[in-house]
Amino acid sequence: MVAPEIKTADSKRDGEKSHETEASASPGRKKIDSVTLIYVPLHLGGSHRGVSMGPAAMRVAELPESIERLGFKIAEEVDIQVPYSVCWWDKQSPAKCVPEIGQVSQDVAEAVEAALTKGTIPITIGGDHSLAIGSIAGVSSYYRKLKQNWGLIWFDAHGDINTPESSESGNVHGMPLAVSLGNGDRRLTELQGFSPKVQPHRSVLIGIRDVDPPEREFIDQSGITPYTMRDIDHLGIGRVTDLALGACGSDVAGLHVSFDIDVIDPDIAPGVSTPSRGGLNYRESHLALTLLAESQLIRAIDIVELNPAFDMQNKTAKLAVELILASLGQRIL
Ligand SMILES: [Mn+2]
Repeated sequence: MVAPEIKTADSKRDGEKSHETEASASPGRKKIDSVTLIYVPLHLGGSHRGVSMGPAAMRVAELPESIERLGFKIAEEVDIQVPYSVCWWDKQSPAKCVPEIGQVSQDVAEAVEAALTKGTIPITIGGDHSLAIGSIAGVSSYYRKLKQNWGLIWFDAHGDINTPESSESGNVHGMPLAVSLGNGDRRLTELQGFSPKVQPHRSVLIGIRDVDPPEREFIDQSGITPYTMRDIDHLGIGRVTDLALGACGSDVAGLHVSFDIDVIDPDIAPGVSTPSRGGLNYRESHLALTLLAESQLIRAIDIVELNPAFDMQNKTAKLAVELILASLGQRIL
């Protein structure tokens, strides 16, 4: 007989619903039912131009329709303009395309902050991970004005914590976490007129496995909390996600989830610019985001590094859409 099982699931759901009602009654934890989609076809932070097709592939994979089917309203779709020409490597900095990325970051920051101010969840769709310089600046500026704490949860195969001096490639998509922590080219760190953007003791890195030697030291010195693939192998992604939530603190008003698709194993997510073996599997990536969604704290999401030029029949884009739905609270029952 399946009836008792169904009853158990239903009563659990009812219990959670009443919790949601309770949360809605308290200020600042109102259930948010609309999102702003911010498309950023940015490729200037990396070496593979196909990443600029990420937003188009997400639209082809029915991102907006899927979000609406989940019961959310799309408040607005914003297309950020990105110069497509190859930028010059200016001599002021060993980092590439800084003026161009700075302009895009400024536009992204304004769009993200506006989306938050309107009470929607900004979902920033890349594009390479350097766009997080802008999205994090927007989130940071929003909470700064409210004088509230917020947490950052960064999923990635890589550390993304290089500086122009430590980076071998000069690619800014390997630097956005460092920039957000206040280390890097001043034209990027000083965006919105203040630095650093993130509170290191409320910032977590999950899934790293391909870390440059200088980055190990930066991670150690930064005060952020790292969970490597070794930790996930050992503890399981559920426990790691719970620990990540704990590390952000019980006093955060919201979370920014910056999700680099290369955190997932390239066997199931081949459409990324810098694949690295030994990543999260299909269920682990879903569970991590589902648990974060259940915290009801997610206020902003980045989904980055989708590169359709390396994908197979758009399967990585379809997976990315599923993961956004998980972040928005889609559940099995
Ligand atoms: Mn990244």
